[in-house]
Amino acid sequence: MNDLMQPEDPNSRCGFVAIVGRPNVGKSTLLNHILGQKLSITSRKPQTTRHQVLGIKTEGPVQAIYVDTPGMHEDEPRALNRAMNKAASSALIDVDVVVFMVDQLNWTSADEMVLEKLKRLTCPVILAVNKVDRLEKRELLLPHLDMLSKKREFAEIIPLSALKETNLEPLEQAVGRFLPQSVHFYPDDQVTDRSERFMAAEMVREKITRQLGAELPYSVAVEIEEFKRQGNTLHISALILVEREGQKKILIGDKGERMRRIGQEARADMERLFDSKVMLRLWVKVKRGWADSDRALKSLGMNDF
Ligand SMILES: Nc1nc2c(ncn2[C@@H]2O[C@H](COP(=O)(O)OP(=O)(O)OP(=O)(O)O)[C@@H](O)[C@H]2O)c(=O)[nH]1
Ligand SMILES: [Mg+2]
Repeated sequence: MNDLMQPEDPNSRCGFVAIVGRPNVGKSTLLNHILGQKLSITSRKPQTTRHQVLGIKTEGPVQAIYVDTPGMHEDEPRALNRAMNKAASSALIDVDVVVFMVDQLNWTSADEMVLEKLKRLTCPVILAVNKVDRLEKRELLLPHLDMLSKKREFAEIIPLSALKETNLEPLEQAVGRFLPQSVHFYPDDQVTDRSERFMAAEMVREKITRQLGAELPYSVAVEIEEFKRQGNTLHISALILVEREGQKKILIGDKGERMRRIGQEARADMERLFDSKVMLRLWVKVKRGWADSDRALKSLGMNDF
């Protein structure tokens, strides 16, 4: 171990924990409930998380730095999906613990693919079997866990419910046990590495994803054009980019009704997060084919992994 990382307090621990799994299993929900606040956006729609978000939790001598990742899925050609897969895989480099999340009894080929990606890892892998609150036949759980335990050497297997906060404590304790002895990398009260601008854009994107569900494909991006404090009010302008004129219409809704609702909900979240009054302005613009173009992704900051 590097001497600089050697803490004065021998109980001091710190390290990176990647939460991985196929889309929609509940990775971001887990992170938010571990941290006790909304950091990572969630929805019923798969592939909600696009960016890597760090969530930092310090409890006494232990600092766990969680990395929420976009759901890994079978390779697809579109640039956005490629970038998302890359982000998820790069989260695995240099982590101390991996939490591999699956959806209760629903083991699929996408889980198999994630397992394959974990093969080369030497760090402990904790299997988190999520959404057990949804189990209809409890007696099927044990045999299923037994089947999962044969898939690879897991450090622990923990059935839990991220949403109902069942069994999160044992998970956090297991994570803590596997973190290396080290000084803390972040101040003990810091919760994320992301900027307020980034968080604001994500709040807007979450409301759009939730409002539109399947109506709008994965072709919305949000850019923050203004983020300015005046007195005790934050002035935020966000530009929403869509691929087609029709999508713009759907997003705006009848007489602007939908856009108004998106704005109201996003503003309420921002006021809670930033603990400040927020004036939010939203604009929608059509930018053709951005999800297919690597250059457009770069201009949206999607190249930083
Ligand atoms: N019943 C139940 N639902 C859950 C639980 N955890 C997550 N969900 C729901 O599952 C859906 C997906 O959750 P997310 O946290 O967005 O999933 P994700 O793995 O981050 O998805 P991607 O970012 O798309 O990879 C949401 O509707 C959550 O409310 C749970 O423990 N129980
Ligand atoms: Mg997510």
